[in-house]
Amino acid sequence: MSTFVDEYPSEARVIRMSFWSSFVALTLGAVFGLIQVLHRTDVYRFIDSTDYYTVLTGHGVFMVITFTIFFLVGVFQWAVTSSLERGPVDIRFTWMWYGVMSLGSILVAVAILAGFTDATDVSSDVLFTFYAPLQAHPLFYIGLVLFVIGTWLAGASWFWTWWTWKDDHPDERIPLPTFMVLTTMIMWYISTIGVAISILAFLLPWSLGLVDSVNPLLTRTLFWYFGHPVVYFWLMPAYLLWYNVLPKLSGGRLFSDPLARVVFILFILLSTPVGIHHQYMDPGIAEGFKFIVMTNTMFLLLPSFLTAFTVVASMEHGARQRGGEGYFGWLGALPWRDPSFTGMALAGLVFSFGGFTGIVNAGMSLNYLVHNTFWIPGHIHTQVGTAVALTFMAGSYWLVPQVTGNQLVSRSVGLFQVVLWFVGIVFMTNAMYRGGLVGIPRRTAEPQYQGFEYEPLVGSVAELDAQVALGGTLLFLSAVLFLWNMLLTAFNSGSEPLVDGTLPPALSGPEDSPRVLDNLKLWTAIALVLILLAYSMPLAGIIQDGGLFGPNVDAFPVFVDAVSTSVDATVSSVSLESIRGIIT
Ligand code: HAS
Ligand code: CU
Repeated sequence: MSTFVDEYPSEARVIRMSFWSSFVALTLGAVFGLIQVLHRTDVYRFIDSTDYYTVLTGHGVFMVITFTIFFLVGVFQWAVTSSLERGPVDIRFTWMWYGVMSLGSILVAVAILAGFTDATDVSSDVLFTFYAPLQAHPLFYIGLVLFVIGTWLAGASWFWTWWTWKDDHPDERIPLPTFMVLTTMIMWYISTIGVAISILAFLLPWSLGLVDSVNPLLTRTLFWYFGHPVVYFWLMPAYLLWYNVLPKLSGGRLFSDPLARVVFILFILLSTPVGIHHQYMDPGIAEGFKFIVMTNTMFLLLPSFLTAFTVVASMEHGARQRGGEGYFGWLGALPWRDPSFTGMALAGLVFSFGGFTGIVNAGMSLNYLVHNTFWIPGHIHTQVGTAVALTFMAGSYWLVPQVTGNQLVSRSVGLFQVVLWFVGIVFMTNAMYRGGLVGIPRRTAEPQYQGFEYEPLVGSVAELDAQVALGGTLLFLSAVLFLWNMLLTAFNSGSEPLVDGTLPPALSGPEDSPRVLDNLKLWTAIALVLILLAYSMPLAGIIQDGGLFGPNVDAFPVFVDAVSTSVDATVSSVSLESIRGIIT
């Protein structure tokens, strides 16, 4: 059986390098995760509380930027190459984007890790959301810019490959995996404009000392313009695997290709004009605009509900092919001993919990209860921390043998690892959600004050802490098992990969889907109009009230105070004075 690495050796090399880069980031992120979970719950303190935000920034950035996006580019390169049956037009260009992304990651890592030593004054304790008034060293912003430029170039390379394919196949539909890559990249191009403006026009000049101040609300809004779509940027490679690989692993075929296309188009249209749902509590944006954004967010649930239907229907089809019967009896016929299958299915299950908590977040009135509480890290860890991360780990058990040509060293350790992740996340996030509901704050090293007990939701904070610490430790152990399995597999040369990489056609194929779905220009144009409607007035208001480079302090003392207090709640009371100092 010929595998991917035999057919496309040079592409397989880039994909391998992307995966290894991603796993290095996962290693760092997992170590930092363990340190902070034990610190916050006061079980064991490896560090001083003054270093807590350095650890938290490292954990966030290495996990949700480096780990996820390096894995994404590997999966996308695999998806484009295998579905178009051709490599990039120029492989040197491919190595260039990989190089630019790597350089950017190294700069960001140096800017963060230098915060642990007093030998230099470089530090970037700004958390993964890096809003003003927190300020990072210029290297941090430069690294991020390079990283994003690397992803833009990667997208350009995939579009370029598709254009050459189209010349050879003028009347054919875009193969589904490539369709998913291209639509995701359109969403990414549109949304990264926000963060590019925020960094290049404001944050970088400010950290270089070229301007004295910035308008925190403007940079926050530009960040969230990008910050909501970025969560789907992490999610779309997981969806790509759920739609294309999970049905096959279940023993069947994708239920509907047209429905899958509709889902990805809905993400282009609706991912960006919802970012303000992260700012319901920000003063300075009129309630009416927030209400519109809430409505858009509720519409945005649709593609995920469609996904739940299509993916579970495909799994059921597979189970019935394997002899499964009954309303629910078919669940038993699924291949639960296969770590790739079980990992992805459990990731999907956890995504349902996370999806429902997302609906709570998105409701303006309920958001006031959960914003900036421990509930939010609960949501984050069910979503990117499991739906995405666990799918990537499960997907690695299927993909890594194909791109290395090596057999997975231990399937049983793989199976144990994915189940362990599931158990760990259930303990950790359940306690985070409950803690958040009684007001325990997020992003603080010292939540050990009293008054959170509230029967029957929370018996005692000690019980919640124990569950969070236990869950976090299990997640760390699970990550170690995964990384160990991958490391041994990388060196397991001379073995046979034993993975069948072919993907069966969908039950309802592209011939059933209207051609207009492949009109990418049309969907991009509609997306831009929706963004203009959602953002032009709030942005105009923010600039009018607060100025491009910061509010006029004399004219708006109350406004400045309100912004600094709201930002302060996100970080810690310790930094209140320094934040005031920067703004005023
Ligand atoms: Fe979110 C905050 C709303 C999805 C990540 N979100 C965050 C933050 C992160 C994040 C990182 O409206 C914190 C940012 C920060 O640091 O401040 N989120 C939503 C909504 C959705 C949603 C409505 N979020 C995600 C995804 C993420 C992610 C995906 C990462 C990958 N989120 C919010 C809001 C906030 C927020 C507010 C701000 C909160 C605040 O106050 O700060 C929706 O997209 C969710 C839709 C999902 C579903 C579930 C469908 C179920 C499926 C499962 C199928 C089952 C299978 C398996 C395949 C409706 C598809 C079956 C298995 C068998 C065995 C049969
Ligand atoms: Cu969001």
